[in-house]
Amino acid sequence: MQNVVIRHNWTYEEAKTLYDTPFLELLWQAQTIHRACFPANTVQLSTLQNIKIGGCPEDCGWCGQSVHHGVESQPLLDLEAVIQGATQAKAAGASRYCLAASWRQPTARNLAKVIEMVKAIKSLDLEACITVGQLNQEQADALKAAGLDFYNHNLESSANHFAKVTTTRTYDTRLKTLHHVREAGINVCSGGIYGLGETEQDRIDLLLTLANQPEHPQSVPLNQLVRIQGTPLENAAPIDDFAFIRCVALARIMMPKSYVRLSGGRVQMSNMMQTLCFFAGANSVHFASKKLLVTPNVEENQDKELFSLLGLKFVELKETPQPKKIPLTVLS
Ligand code: DTB
Ligand code: SF4
Repeated sequence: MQNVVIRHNWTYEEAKTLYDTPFLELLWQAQTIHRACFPANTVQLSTLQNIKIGGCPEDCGWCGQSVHHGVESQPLLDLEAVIQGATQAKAAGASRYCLAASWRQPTARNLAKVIEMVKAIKSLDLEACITVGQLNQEQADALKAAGLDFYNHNLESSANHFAKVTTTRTYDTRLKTLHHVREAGINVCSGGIYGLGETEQDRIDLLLTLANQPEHPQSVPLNQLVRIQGTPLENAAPIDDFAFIRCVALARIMMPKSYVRLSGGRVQMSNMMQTLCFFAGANSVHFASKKLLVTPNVEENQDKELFSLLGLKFVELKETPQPKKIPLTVLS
């Protein structure tokens, strides 16, 4: 088995050279690394539940939940509904239950409620993941103490393009939250969205920034924009399939041991497109959620049919990654 080196010093030139590799060669490289790092033919399943819809004070141009252009705000879901949802997700085969709330940063009262939810998910023997906005170190530490396994906080795009599509928050603040999450010893889930009107360089830069973090995010969600009417990006040009697959392959090669997740916009992908993404190194999906945040997800049955067609098995809990404190490791 080939050696797979975990690096944090990728240069733009290296990433661009990889990106420009002939398509089949790139897929082959990505699949070779994938098979060196993960059991073959497996997919990890996370179920996403939006617990606080709409009313977000940020102005992210792609989002259907911003108070500036999104859906009406709804109150926080109650604990019972979360327990019921997590129980169903587990029965469907998910190993992780993820909660999302459209806050800029949780208040002490809201964080306390979310902590109860995290504890409830853990007591069902599921991994818990949440995405509830910016965190300070104290908040991240409190979530770790509650047993939180993953914190999702996307970089969304390159630093350069991010500033063009949202004005109420900065890339640096996002990097700071990721720092707090890592320091707390919580697994980081961080990726982005393609189809925000970004250039090829922006797409590569996003992956470069993720790969050059002090630790690779243990989980890297790659979303395709679902264009929502009324949002500033409602007419953004979609990313071409081949370009998206190349990005998946780059994520796999540059962050060999990270789970690469297909999430937003999967409804827009054919089975064949998803299959190519799996071949390029994607090994996780958001599964059995009727909706993701405000847009539809692939039906549970349709996913099960595809996994069965491809012979993909669900990852068991014990196989999912744990936080690593040593950033540099060489696998053989
Ligand atoms: C992520 O990268 N994808 C999930 C999760 N993190 C929170 C969200 C997907 C949202 C798709 C668009 C929507 O439903 O609003
Ligand atoms: Fe708020 Fe997140 Fe939507 Fe931005 S992407 S408007 S932070 S919910």
